[in-house]
Amino acid sequence: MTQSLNPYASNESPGDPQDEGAGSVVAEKEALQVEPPKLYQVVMLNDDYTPMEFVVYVLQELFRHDSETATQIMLKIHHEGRGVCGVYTKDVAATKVELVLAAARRAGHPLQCILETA
Ligand code: TYC
Repeated sequence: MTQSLNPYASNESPGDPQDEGAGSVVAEKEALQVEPPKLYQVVMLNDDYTPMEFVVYVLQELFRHDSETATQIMLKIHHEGRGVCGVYTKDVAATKVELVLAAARRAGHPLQCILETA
């Protein structure tokens, strides 16, 4: 038999496509059904001290909103007390919260944001 240079090449002879082939590992169908990841929303809270411009800046830089959308979200938070910045998987959402809090702390603003199940 000639050896293939392809490291992924099968050493089994082609046959019935229904035949899994000797030595193949077949996962149970159940185990293959992957659940979609749970989603979490990053919710920003209003306060009386953080400048509006800083909130808009954070919404643009950390949540990738355009300036119009960022301004709308900021105003919603200002008027309603809270607003959703974005919806992400858990790790991404938690990282966004940390980044917002770090940026706010660094700038000396009391801005708060929290993570909620979407
Ligand atoms: N209420 C703030 C002000 O009047 C602005 C603000 C908006 C602060 C949204 C926080 O998440 C916030 N300067």
